[in-house]
Amino acid sequence: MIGMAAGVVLGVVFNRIDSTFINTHIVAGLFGMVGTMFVNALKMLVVPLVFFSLLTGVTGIGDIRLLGRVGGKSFGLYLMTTALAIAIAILIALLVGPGSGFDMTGIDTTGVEGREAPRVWQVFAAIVPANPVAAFASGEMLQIIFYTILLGIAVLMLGGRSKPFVEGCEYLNEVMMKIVTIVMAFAPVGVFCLIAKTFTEQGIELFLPVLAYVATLTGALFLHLFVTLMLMLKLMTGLNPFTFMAKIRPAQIFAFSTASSNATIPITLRSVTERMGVDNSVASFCVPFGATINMDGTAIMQGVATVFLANVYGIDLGLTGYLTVIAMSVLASIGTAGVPGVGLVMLTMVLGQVGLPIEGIALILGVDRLMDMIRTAVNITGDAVVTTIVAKGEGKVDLALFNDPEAGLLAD
Ligand code: DAS
Repeated sequence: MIGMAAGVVLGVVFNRIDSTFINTHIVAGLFGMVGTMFVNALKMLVVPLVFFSLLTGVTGIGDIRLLGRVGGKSFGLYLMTTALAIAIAILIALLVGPGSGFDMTGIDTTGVEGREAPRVWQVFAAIVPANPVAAFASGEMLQIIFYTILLGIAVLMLGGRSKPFVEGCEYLNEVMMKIVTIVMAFAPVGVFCLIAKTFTEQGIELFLPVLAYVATLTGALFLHLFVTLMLMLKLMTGLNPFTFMAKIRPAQIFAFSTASSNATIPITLRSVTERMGVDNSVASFCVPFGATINMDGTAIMQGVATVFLANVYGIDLGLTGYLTVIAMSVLASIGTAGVPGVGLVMLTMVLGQVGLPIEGIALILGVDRLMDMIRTAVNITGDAVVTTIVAKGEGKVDLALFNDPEAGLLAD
């Protein structure tokens, strides 16, 4: 946020004092150079992060029979909630229209012109990689996700012999998250330069549409958190949503503070077991699995951001484009590890897939940390809701504990 504020102020100042003493094109060029390095560092993370995070998630399931039962149910519910989340988010964004009416033609986007949005059947036909190495080298994310899940299932089929491999994946996944932490440490500098470049070129008029983005995204996140997820819980388990929200609150607060689903796993686990009475045999699988593959809040951000940037750049994505965004965001959320800022890393992939200029994330980068905190709280709530639904379906919820609103709260 500091980087953004400084970037806005300095950018507007440079935009106003354009004179022979300070050539704003040179200043904007310098800002753009550093900002592009930061965007490239984000893009650099995507392939290895998705590979190791997803492989760890799938191999972490352990026993193939468990995969078939609890894993199949939770996987289906996680995808359904994410697809529902982003579809509603896109509808809300299309109704509100954030970013409409702003003319970005003045921004230098040479070399980042969006590609023609692919046809939906092309997207799905291309999911199976003819050459996995080429898929990894060219960052074809749908193919990478498909191949990684297949690899994980094959590893599980080898049973106990896979233990060293699975431990190695878990270790390399931790290494990748450390690299994400290193890159995100430069976020203030990257944000400052990206914002300063944008505002040096465009001036203060640019700021208004970003407020519309923040308002639309926050509204969509709260709708999913308090309406969609709670309706699902009530309709699929009959459990009291108000009791659920009271008992998941500590995990939501921790997720908001850390902006990391992974860091919140221990708190989410304790909330669903000790406070809600979910049996550990289900929770110990569904919660970490959800933190790896379930990102409703992140998918909502990607949906709203895509509509916002399509409006700002005046690009009409059409139904095909938005269906591709939904598919990409659901698949991207599978591969998004639960650490701060990775949703933005995945957004670069979604934007690239539908032909939107990736540099457009400069407009939302400055407010992303705050948005990340809110969407992470939504992410872990979705994990806890699906965990409770699967456990209820397996008859593994202690209803006496769940329905006693006081019992779990005293455990704080
Ligand atoms: N902060 C991530 C999480 O931990 C998600 C995101 O970056 O969107 O869930």
